[in-house]
Amino acid sequence: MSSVHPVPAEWAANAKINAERYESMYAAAANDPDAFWRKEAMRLDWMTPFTKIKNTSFHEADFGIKWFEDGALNVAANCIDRHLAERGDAVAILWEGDSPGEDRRITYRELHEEVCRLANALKANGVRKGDRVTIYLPMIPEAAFSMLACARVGAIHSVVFGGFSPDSLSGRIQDCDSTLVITADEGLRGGKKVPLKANVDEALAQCSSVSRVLVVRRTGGDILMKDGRDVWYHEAVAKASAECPAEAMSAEDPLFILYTSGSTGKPKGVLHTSGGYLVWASMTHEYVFDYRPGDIFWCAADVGWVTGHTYVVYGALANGATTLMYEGVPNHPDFSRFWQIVDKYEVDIFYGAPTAIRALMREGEEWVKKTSRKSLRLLGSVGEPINPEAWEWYYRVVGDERCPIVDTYWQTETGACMMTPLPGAHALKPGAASKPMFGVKPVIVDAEGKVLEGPTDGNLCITDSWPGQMRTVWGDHERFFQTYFTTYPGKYFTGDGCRRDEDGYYWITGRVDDVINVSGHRMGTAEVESALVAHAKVAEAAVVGYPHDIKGQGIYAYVTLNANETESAEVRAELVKWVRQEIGPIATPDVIHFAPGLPKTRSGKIMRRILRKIAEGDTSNLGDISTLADPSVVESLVTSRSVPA
Ligand code: 6R9
Repeated sequence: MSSVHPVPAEWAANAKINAERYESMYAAAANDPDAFWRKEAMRLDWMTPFTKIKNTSFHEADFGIKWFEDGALNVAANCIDRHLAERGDAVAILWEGDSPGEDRRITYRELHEEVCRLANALKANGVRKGDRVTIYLPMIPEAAFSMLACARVGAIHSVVFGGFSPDSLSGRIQDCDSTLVITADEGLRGGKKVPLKANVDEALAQCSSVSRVLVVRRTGGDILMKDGRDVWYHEAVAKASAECPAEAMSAEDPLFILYTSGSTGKPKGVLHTSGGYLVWASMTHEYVFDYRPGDIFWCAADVGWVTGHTYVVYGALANGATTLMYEGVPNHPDFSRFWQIVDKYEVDIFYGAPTAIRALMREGEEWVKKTSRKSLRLLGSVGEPINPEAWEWYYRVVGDERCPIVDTYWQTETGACMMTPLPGAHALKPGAASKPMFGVKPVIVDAEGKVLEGPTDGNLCITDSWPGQMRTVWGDHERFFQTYFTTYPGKYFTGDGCRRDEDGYYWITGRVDDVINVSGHRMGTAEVESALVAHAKVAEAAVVGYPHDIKGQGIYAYVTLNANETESAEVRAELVKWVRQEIGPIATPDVIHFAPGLPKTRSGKIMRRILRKIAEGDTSNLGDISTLADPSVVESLVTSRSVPA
């Protein structure tokens, strides 16, 4: 058991939320949500004030989720325009390029101009309120401009991470029928070029809905511009006016779609709306990070993930913060890069992922210790459970035992933080997501759905709605209801396992469904399996997660080849390459285990429990295998297991 770190006296005295305030606000949100959220929603500027506040039900008979439904606002105006009078010359976005020496500072006034111009360019290219725009960009300021320009005209953006393959991109464009794509010639990550425009060209071969592609010139690399379809971003914005009125949007009008992996089928288009999402993003950004005007806030996530949406862009800018956007990776040009950036900009708050911390930890303390980091006040972690060793290293080496760590648990579906310690209110327990945010009512249930009390272990559900909750799966409302509200009727099921300790602290124990978390990125095992079986040599595949030192979980694939194929190192390499092409590099299998047969029940169900145990190397107790059609399969898998060091 590792140590507990009490709230430092100066944090208890000065933080926005101390222990007492946490308790009273938590109770207020639970007991009178309308009063609590009426007040919190006033942090935003509304074009039409709302009179209704919470109108939600998780029950089948009257299922529905609406917040502030008769109010109207514009998200981009809230993130930009209302700061102009007082903070027009303050820096909104600090951009640090992939290699040292390249940077940009964009003030709120400049952000306003950039976004208005692009918004007008979108309109000139046919984009109307409610249309979908796919954004496939590297971490450059134009990514934020694009999101905000969509919000300004009322278009719905769908950001696709630049690491996804043309196939994944085209699936995401087709699912929501985007009419316009914003991309760049090439991306740059760790000195390597990513052929974004070429990927778009390939993806669009299968997408008939797209009539325009705006192309940002990032590297100047050689690309193809298709006549009548492709337009240079810089030319389009140069022609456009710098004034663009912000569209009045109903609080429940969609803001964005973000695709995420689930346990079944293809990725789901998680839909977030305008009012509730922004209240939730802004409130959590302020309280969780104890944000103060003037702070330099660095969320190291890519805008292709929800963390980038909520904390690089919307939450931070709604609060008038200076948000740092970094194009590159933690180890380029060397392992000091993150901390050099912290020193260069005097970053106050750093928010990163456990996988990066573990990778840097492996390289030793010197890379960190040769930098100052004295500007840092608070550290954050997100994306997966952080193991106590990595937590302690982050605390001791990066934060010099001075900076509290907020371990924020949340999901694409939840819009922003659901559980976290608050730095002025809660003693820190390394590895614990700790306490629920205001308005979040967690319960732990057993397999039958019985609510468990006191210290316990089980499945994490949320019993009532919060403003930033997703509203639907794009194009499939039934799937939304089925996925999240039927396993435990009347409750939102997170898909995560969870433990509550004797102090009422929550500990996330990882996914209990067929989702694996690779370096903080969600991957459905079904997605990797269907990519594998799409290969001509593969008869059958089963994919599970296994513990990986750096990635948290690695991808372990059991593959049965067609009868006429021979298992070889070449076929293994071919399959790995194939999956990278089909889905993207983040889905690269770590292990391909050739399996002449898979353990199945007599009714033909693959026994994943057994495959997981073998992948984990925990073969001493495989449990009951007597129900298997052919128990000898297990023995052969155990003896042929080999995991690279
Ligand atoms: C924000 C984000 C969601 C899944 C979630 C859980 C895991 C995220 C965590 C964490 C333990 C944390 N997760 N943060 N587990 N502690 N602090 O990551 O969204 O990409 O949708 O992933 O990630 O398993 O269910 P998303």
